[in-house]
Amino acid sequence: MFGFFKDKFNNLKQTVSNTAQMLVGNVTNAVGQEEEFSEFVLDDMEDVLISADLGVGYAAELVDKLRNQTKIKPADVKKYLKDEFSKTLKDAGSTEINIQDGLNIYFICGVNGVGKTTLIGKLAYKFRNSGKRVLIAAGDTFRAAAEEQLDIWSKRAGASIVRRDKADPASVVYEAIEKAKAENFDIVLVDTAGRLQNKFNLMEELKKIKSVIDKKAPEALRECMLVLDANTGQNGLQQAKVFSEAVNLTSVALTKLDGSAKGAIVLAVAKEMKLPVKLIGVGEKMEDLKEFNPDEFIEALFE
Ligand SMILES: Nc1nc2c(ncn2[C@@H]2O[C@H](COP(=O)(O)OP(=O)(O)O)[C@@H](O)[C@H]2O)c(=O)[nH]1
Ligand SMILES: [Mg+2]
Repeated sequence: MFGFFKDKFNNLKQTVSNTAQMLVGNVTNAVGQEEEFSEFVLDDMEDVLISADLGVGYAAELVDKLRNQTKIKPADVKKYLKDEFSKTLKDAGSTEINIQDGLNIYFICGVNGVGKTTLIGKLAYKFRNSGKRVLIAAGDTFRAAAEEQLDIWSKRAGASIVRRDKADPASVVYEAIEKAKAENFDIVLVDTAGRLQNKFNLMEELKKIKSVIDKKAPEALRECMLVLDANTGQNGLQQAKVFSEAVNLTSVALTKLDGSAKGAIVLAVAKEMKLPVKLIGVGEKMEDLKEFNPDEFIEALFE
């Protein structure tokens, strides 16, 4: 039992090792040997935090708290950051993957290529393994290849699928919810497009799908999850703002954390958007999806 968890933890440590170097390693190198937090040292620290993709506002806030105080010394910087990051993740809300008895709908959105369809395949597999009946709604009718890709994932995972080539995505989702209710599915996973002719059209389409879900299944547990690619760094924060305004997000999944040096976006999103990261993608295979545990993440970052 212990060995199993230890192994899991070591994997996470490996996954976030580049981020740990960018964020914790570089800050410690920049300030750890100093006597006091002089303006010069604080400037250095701020630069390092910004280049680790923590965001300008958050970096400035962390540095400001160290100004005009004498309690925390540069040698304590690691503990200081660890406490601050823990607090930020806790304040962003529960990271639990909630499932209720009855219907659960996961509405998955995000820009093109971030890993939405892959995430849906992995999630279907995860829920199937815990004995749930899973229905996938192929809401990306914009790209024919996206539906094919979903078909393959759904077969692999043992999930059912509703797809209608070139149909209006909202109508596909409508049909999926009817089917889920009639046939007692536990979970509906809604895939969506990430690129339409323009941003306005995409957001209008997502709003329409969201409104179908809200009207058709108000009793369902409804999760509205934004998928972000860890490698996009600060750009991810901008995406979170745009999607949040359109569809009122409830959580984030961070993909491609494997090898990324920009995993600090987890902290930036938690801080700026108050959105919990619930899932992390750590590879391309069906099993490469983990529930995000803030304590484990922090431990892995700081060792
Ligand atoms: N390394 C890695 N690659 C991933 C991960 N998630 C998705 N991908 C890859 O990212 C690419 C785009 O994924 P896709 O699901 O089609 O993105 P979508 O356009 O948002 O639906 C594919 O090549 C996936 O294999 C991950 O967690 N790690
Ligand atoms: Mg897709």
